[in-house]
Amino acid sequence: MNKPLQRITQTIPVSCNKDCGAGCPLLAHVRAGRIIKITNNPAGTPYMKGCSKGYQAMQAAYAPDRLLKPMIRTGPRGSGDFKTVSWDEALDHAASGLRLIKETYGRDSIIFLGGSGSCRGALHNTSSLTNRFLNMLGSNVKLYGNYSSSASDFVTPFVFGTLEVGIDAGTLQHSELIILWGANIMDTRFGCEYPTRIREAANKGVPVIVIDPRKSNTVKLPHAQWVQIRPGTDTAMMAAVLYELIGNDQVDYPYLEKYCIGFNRVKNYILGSDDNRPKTPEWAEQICGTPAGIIKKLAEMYGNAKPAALIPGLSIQRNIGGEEAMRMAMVLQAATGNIGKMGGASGGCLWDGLPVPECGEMDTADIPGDLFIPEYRWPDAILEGKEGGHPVDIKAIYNVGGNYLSQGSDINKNIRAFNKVEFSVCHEQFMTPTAKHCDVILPASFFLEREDILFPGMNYLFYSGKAIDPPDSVKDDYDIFCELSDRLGFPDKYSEGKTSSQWIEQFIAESEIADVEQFKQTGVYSGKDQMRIGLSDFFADPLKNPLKTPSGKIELASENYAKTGFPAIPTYRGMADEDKYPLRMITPSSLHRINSSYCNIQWFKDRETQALWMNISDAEKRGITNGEVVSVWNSCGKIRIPASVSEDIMPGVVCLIQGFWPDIDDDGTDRAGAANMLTSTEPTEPCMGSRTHSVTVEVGLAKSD
Ligand SMILES: Nc1nc2c(c(=O)[nH]1)N[C@H]1C(S)=C(S)[C@@H](COP(=O)(O)OP(=O)(O)OC[C@H]3O[C@@H](n4cnc5c(=O)[nH]c(N)nc54)[C@H](O)[C@@H]3O)O[C@H]1N2
Ligand SMILES: Nc1nc2c(c(=O)[nH]1)N[C@H]1C(S)=C(S)[C@@H](COP(=O)(O)OP(=O)(O)OC[C@H]3O[C@@H](n4cnc5c(=O)[nH]c(N)nc54)[C@H](O)[C@@H]3O)O[C@H]1N2
Ligand SMILES: [Mo]
Repeated sequence: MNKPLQRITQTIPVSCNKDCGAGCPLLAHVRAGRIIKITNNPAGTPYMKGCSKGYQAMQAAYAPDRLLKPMIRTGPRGSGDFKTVSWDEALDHAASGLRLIKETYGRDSIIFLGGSGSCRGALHNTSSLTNRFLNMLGSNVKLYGNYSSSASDFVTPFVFGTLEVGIDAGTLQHSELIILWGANIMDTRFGCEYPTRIREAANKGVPVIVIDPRKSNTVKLPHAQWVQIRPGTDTAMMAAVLYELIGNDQVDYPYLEKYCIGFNRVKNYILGSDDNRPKTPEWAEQICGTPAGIIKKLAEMYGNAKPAALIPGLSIQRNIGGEEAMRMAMVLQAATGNIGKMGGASGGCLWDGLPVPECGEMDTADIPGDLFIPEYRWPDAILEGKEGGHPVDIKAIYNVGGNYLSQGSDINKNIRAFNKVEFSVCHEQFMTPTAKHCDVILPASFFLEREDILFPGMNYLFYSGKAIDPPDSVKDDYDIFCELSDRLGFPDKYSEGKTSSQWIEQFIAESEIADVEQFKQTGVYSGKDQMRIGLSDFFADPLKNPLKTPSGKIELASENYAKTGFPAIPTYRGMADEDKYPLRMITPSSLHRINSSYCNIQWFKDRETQALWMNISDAEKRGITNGEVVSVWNSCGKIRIPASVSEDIMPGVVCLIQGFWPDIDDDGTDRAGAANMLTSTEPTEPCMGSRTHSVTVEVGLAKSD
C-alpha cells in the first residue's frame, strides 16, 4: 500500500546561495511541502560541510517577518509606514518612477546597490539580474570594487598578471605549516572545504598559526598558536618576518631569480638601506604590539617548514594600506619559495582564485561606459554629486540583495544619502533598515524556493533544486525584472522569451556537464582536477608560459603600481591622521550570519549576543566591568551596548562583530551594536576600497537613562 503523501520524506539537493564562498552542497528533507531538516549532501565529498546558516536556512524561509506582499511607502523614509498593494500597482509605480527619473535627469542617474544577497547563482543572482536590468534600461553608471576584496583584487594583477592565484583546498594536505594571517576560517567561511581541510591538518599535528587581534574560534583548533597583532599593522609584521628570513639565510634566492623580479628592492627596504630603518622584530613590536621574540619564532617556523601555506584573510586588506599587506604576503611566499608548490600558496586571496567548470550564466548585457564610482564611496557620490567631483548626480537607488544601511560604512551618512535620492526600489525578503528607506518594496523569493546552478568558487558546480514553494505572493527577482522590462519597453530583450527553467536548461546545455540527469539528482558536478595550484603553467615553464606582467615574472616590485602614486614595493604605511581615538576597533563576521543576513531570525539571534569585546586592562582603565553597558563613539557615530571584558582580545583593540541591523534612538545613538555606526567611507588608496578594520573609537561607561 502507498504511504500517505504527508508521511513521505523527499530529499532535494540544495545549495546555499550566499556570499561566504557559498555553495555548500546540502540536502533539504521535505515532508508534505515543508522542509523538516537540512543536512550535508552525501554526493559531495566528506570534506564538504555546511554550517548553521545552511542547516537552519528554513528558519529564514519560514520566518514570521518574511515580506509577503508588495508595498509602497506612505510615511517618511525610515518610518516603516507602508501600504500593501497589488503586484500590478507596485510594478506600475516602480516602472513609472524609474521612467520619470530617466526622462528628467538622464539615464545615468540611477545607481544599483547590493548584490551579495544571492550572488553565486547562474540565474537567480542578485548582482547579474540587476545589472542586466539597469544596463537594458540604459543606465551607465557603475560601481567598481566592493566591500569585500577591493585591495586584493586591485593589487594581485600587478604582482601576478592575473587574479587566478588560488589553490584547491585539498592541496593543503601537503602543507607542513599553515599561517592564517587575519583569516578566521572556522567562522568566516571561504567556501565549504577550508574548515574541514584545515581541521584535518591541525589534527595531524601540522602547526596552524593564527595571526589575529582577537582569539577567534580558529585559534581553538588543536595545535593552533595565536599571535596577537594590532589591526592594520600586518605589513609591518610581515616586513619583520622577512628581516629574520634574510638574516637567517632562509630566503630561496635561486627561486626568486627564476620566477620573480624586484626582491632586491624589497630587501633594501627591509634592511633599511634606503631609510636607515631596518624592519627588525623590535621595530615591528612597537607598531604591532607583538613581542619581538614571537615574531622571531614565527619567522623561524616559517623558514623551516616546507611547504608552507600563508593564507591571508580579507581582513588584512580591509585596512588603510591593505593593498600593501596583500602584496607583502605574496613577497613572503615568494621569498620562502612557496608559490606554485603543492602545499604552498600564493599569499594572495584564495577566494574564487581558480577557474570553475564551464557553465552558462545570466549575461549582464554590459554597455561600454566610463562613469565609475568606487562602491565604498556610494553615499559620498550621492550626497556630493558632480559638484563634489563625482561623475554623476544620482537621483534613484535600485537595491537588490544588499542592506547598506547596515553594511555600508558610516550608517548615518548612508541614511542621509537614501533620504536625498528622489526614488528608490528594493527587492527584499525582510524589512531591513534599507528596505525601510525605499519607496517601493517587492517581496523576493528565497534560494530554497527556486531552482538554480551554483558556482561555489571551487572546481565544482552544484545544482540547487526547488525544495519548497515560495509564499503565495512572493516572486523571483528574475520574474520581477521581466515584468518591469515589459512595462519599460524592452519586454523580450530581458527574458529573451525564456522562463527560469528554460534558462537553467540552457546554462546546463552550455556547460561541460555530460550527465544532466545525474547532476540534477545528486546536485554535484565535479571538475576533473581537485588538486590545482594557481600559476602551475608558469611554474612548469616560466619562459614558455610567462605571466601577464610586464616582465613576465612575479613582480615583487612593480613599476606599473608605482604609477598609482604609491611605492613600487610594498611598504608599511600606518594609520591616517584623523584616526585619533585611543582604541582600534575591528568588526569581523559571525558564524551565524552572512553579513547582516539572518540577524533578524530568532534561531540565529538566540546563538549570539552582541557585545563590545574589550581587554581587561582597557576596561579597568575606564572603570568598566564585564556586562556593563558602555558607550562607544567616534566622529561618525555612537552606540550603546554591554561590554564583554576578557583576555580574548589584545589590549588597545576592541571588537564589534558586524552584521547587526542598527536600532537608532532619537538622540542618534544605536542600541543594537551596528558596527558601521562607527566606520568611515574614507577609503584605502589607491584601490579606493574598504578600511572597516582601520577605525578608532573611545569607550566609556554609559550614563544610565
Ligand atoms: N560565517 C560567515 N562567513 C563569511 C561571511 C560572513 O558574514 N559570515 N562573510 C563573507 C564575506 S562577504 C567576506 S568578504 C569574507 C570576509 O573575510 P575576512 O575579511 O577574512 O573576515 P573577517 O571576519 O572580517 O576577519 C577575519 C579575522 O581577521 C581578524 N582581523 C580583523 N582585522 C585584522 C587585521 O587588521 N589584521 C589581522 N591580522 N587580523 C584582523 C578578525 O578578528 C577575524 O577573526 O568572509 C565571507 N565568509
Ligand atoms: N563594519 C563592517 N562592515 C562590513 C563588513 C565588515 O567586515 N565590517 N563586511 C562587508 C562585506 S565583505 C560585505 S560583502 C558587505 C555585505 O553587505 P550586504 O551586501 O548588504 O549583505 P547582507 O547584509 O547579507 O544583505 C543582503 C540582503 O539581501 C537579501 N537577499 C538574500 N537573498 C536574496 C535574493 O535572492 N533576492 C533578494 N532580492 N534579496 C536577497 C537579504 O535578505 C539581505 O537583506 O558588508 C560589508 N560590511
Ligand atoms: Mo564580502
